[in-house]
Amino acid sequence: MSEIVDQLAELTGLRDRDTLDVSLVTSIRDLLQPGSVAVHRVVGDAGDERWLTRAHLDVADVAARADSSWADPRSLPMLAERPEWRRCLQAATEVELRGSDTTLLLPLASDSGVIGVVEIVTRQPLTDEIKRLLIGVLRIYRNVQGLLDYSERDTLTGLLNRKSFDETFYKVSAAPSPPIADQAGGRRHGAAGGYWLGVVDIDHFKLVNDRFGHLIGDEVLLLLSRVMRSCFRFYDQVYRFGGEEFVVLLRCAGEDDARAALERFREAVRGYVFPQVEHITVSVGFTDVRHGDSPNAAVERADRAVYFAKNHGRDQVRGHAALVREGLLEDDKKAGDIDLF
Ligand code: GH3
Ligand code: MG
Ligand code: MG
Repeated sequence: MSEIVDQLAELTGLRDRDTLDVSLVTSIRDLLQPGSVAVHRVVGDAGDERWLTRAHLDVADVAARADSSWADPRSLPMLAERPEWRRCLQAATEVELRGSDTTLLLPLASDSGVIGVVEIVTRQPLTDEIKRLLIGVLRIYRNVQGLLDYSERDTLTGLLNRKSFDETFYKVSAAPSPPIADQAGGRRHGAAGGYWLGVVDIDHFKLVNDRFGHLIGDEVLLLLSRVMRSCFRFYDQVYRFGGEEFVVLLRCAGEDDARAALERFREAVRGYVFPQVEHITVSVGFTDVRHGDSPNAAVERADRAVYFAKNHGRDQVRGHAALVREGLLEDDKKAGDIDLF
């Protein structure tokens, strides 16, 4: 009993969503000593969803293993390739598979629905009492995730908020870059990979509010956030910084890839038909994230590229480094703390 309380205290003490799944499998392993336990989450675009194993512990493992957070989605198994997992997910119900071992699949829910499955392999089938205990642990997990979402997400769009940006930014600017997957899911040779920061500002958004009112303006922000979410990979982080300024933290092999991803997004916005308003465009500035960078310094570089785009016709993507190379921007000229847009 005291062990259960300890595990729950551990789980509810977490403030970092990245470690939540590892902590969950570790708790279940310590409580039940199963043959293996894993958390598989659904990632990827609607219609092309994949399974990403976020944490997996075998009985002999010291630490949990996981798929690379930077896996190319196309290298991951499709939903249909794991029919039992899919059944558990879609029916939001427990699935038990009996063979020489027993596999129990439990739906992993968040406030926005079922987001994955927990897979527990044991020698003997688990008793109803143990299953009830597990379901209780998963409800606590869901509550913790809900609290994290509440403090880290923007209420209008559901995107991450500014508060969570600084924390993630410091993590990526301090860490050595992990290798990046190429289209076939293997490592891309010769490309160290890195992080890129894109700042997105809607063009003439004041006019949208003036013509259609704030409620319609808010709807545009919500729909734009969906376009943004669907344009980037599951591991790219998308933020709303308040107002009509959005930020994306991209993992890309190089400047050209970052530019191409942001161009794809700009084109997608251009082609999207918003109710009533119909068409909007965005100006985008981007920069590389440098080792030891601060969030403010990087955002300022990207902001200056946005400012340049605004002054040169809007509806375009501009890279800070290219502007500096071309002599159109000075590298360390300080724009100050004023809000440019
Ligand atoms: P520019 O092309 O130069 O960016 O022109 P702009 O009109 O978009 O100018 P700016 O970016 O300075 O405008 C920001 C406007 O966005 C001001 C405000 O009317 C609107 N806005 C900011 N936050 C919100 C919000 O939460 N909801 C709505 N509806 N409008 C917002
Ligand atoms: Mg604007
Ligand atoms: Mg603005």
